[in-house]
Amino acid sequence: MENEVDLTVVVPMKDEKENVEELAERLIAVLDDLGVSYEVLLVDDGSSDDTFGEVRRLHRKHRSLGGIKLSKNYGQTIATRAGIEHSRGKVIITMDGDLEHSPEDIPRLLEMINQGYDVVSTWRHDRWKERFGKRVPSRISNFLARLMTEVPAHDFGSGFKAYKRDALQDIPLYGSFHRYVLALVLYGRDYRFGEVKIDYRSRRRGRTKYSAKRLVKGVIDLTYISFYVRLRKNRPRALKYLKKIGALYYGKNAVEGKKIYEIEEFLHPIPKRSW
Ligand SMILES: Nc1nc2c(ncn2[C@@H]2O[C@H](COP(=O)(O)OP(=O)(O)O)[C@@H](O)[C@H]2O)c(=O)[nH]1
Ligand SMILES: [Mg+2]
Repeated sequence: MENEVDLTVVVPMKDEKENVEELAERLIAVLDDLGVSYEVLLVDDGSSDDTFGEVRRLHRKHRSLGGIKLSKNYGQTIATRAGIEHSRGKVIITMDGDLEHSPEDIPRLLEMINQGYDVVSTWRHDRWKERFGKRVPSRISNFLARLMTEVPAHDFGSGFKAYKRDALQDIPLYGSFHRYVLALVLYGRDYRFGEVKIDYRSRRRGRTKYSAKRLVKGVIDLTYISFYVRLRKNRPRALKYLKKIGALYYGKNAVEGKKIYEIEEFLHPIPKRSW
């Protein structure tokens, strides 16, 4: 790949105007210290506030930070996918844009990647601090995900993860699959998986856009994914039939080769070597 860089950090954002600046400055400070070449891609997922105005301003200041403005709100999974599809990093880190994930934890994720892990997930081990309406659905979701996919992760839903590029090849991303990406990446495949414990920081600014309703959709997604990964492993030729069913429920997003999002503006990051 042309212009390959060591690391891309992808951040999906919806209405995070108040968080963009702090996130960007802290990210750049951490990444500048790493001794790698990197780029940051902030993906504005049809915000109704001026998130992208902030991104533009920060892009002028830090050229290694770029932005993708999607033409409307496509949801976190598709926003993440847009970032991944336009990334050039050998390693890709995804994280939320609301400062619930600390950029300062990035070196610990990369350390494990350097030790030979292909996928490193974070595990919010102190979630009791979270409000009930978020904690309980997430517990149920993790329990079901472990049961249905046999992937021994503690925290499927944490959007803060590092991947070697190869591990993300051919992973379907639509619905709310960003929550179960570990199952899609790991089930029946030989990637080495590790976890890093992180401290949970609840959002200080802006508000969550999800509610407990996500659980219902999540269970449908999880059921689909558990069939998907099993067929992929045991009966790859039958997978196309499941994908047909998927297309009925998920629409064109589930059809390979379809264009599923439109980019309104792309501020290309210029990779920076931090040594
Ligand atoms: N909820 C939501 N978040 C989105 C969307 N698109 C991008 N995001 C980003 O995804 C991340 C997680 O969202 P958040 O509302 O904090 O979810 P929570 O932390 O799981 O409650 C944030 O960085 C959002 O800005 C979307 O359509 N809905
Ligand atoms: Mg959040």
